[in-house]
Amino acid sequence: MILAAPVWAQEDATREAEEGRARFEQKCTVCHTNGGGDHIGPDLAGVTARRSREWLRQFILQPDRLLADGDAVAVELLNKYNGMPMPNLGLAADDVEEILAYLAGPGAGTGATGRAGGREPQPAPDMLLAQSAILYTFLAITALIVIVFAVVVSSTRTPTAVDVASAYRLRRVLFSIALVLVAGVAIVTLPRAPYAREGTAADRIVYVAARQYDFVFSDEPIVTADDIARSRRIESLQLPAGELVEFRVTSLDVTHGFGIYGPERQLLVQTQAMPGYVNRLLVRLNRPGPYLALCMEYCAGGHHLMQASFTVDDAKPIASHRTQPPSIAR
Ligand code: HEC
Ligand SMILES: [Cu+2]
Repeated sequence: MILAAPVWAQEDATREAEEGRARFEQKCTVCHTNGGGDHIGPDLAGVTARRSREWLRQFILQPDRLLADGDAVAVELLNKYNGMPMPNLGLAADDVEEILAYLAGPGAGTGATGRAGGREPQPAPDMLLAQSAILYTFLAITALIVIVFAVVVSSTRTPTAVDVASAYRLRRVLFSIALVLVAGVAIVTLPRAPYAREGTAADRIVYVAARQYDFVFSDEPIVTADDIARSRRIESLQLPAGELVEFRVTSLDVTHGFGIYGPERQLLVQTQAMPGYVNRLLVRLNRPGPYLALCMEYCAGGHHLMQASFTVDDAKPIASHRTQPPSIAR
């Protein structure tokens, strides 16, 4: 005879599966669907029937470890998925239990969470103007250089005696003009660069650890993947508008880039994320809205997936008595 589980146990199980669903959507749907077909990794619908609990537990927790140990299934999967290994996501054992509860549960396999086809459309970025201005300037300068080269080439068809002294004079003049131009542009633009001065004290420090293929935010330094598993990560980062934030950026594996895109999806600031180093990015994000951090350096097969999001709220404007460092995002 099968006894029905007590109501409280059922509620607990539902809650666990719900948590698991949220975690799955947050951590797994860049690569997996649950019933929506293969994506970067396999469709995980029915995976709990296909593999043993214990194997799944170990694999989701430490796929790299299983692969290093030469686990037959892990090796086969790697080959099947074009040699793209599933990254170690630094999950805690509890997270994995929740995700497995969700994958094994009744809501699984409906494809509802698959992002492969159902990813929400992003609002069209409003950055055409700035981007085209840069592109056309670049094209105009390129055309100018091509013309100069063409003139020089055609003028040297027939050799003539060159007046070396006047050539050097012309060179001095051109060099002076270039020098003045560069100095002028630097004087005008440098103060507007979005980076705060060295030594300015930040209102908030956010530690950023990059790894294949995401960014982890934390209030404490992250040096190893274990630090992340100790659940010190900030799941949803919110920053007050106008606050001076210092991102301390490092990497847990290879070199990545950490580029911050504002609500208009324009690149605002960036620095490198290097293993063994901490790069500081001091910025004041004035414009409220959704921000994205994208990897700016090709770091392997999943590079294009590597992103993290955070929001800037104007709920708590900061009245600062300090001289304002240059700000970005008008
Ligand atoms: C960056 C992409 C990526 C992310 C993120 C990712 N996976 Fe994977 N996963 C893969 C790839 C690729 C494979 C297959 C190749 C391999 O295993 O090396 C895989 C394989 C798997 C498998 C084995 C499937 C099978 O058929 O046996 C499971 C289970 C799995 N992933 C679970 C998860 C869970 C749970 C998460 C979220 C916590 C997750 N993955 C996040 C890329 C990813
Ligand atoms: Cu990258």
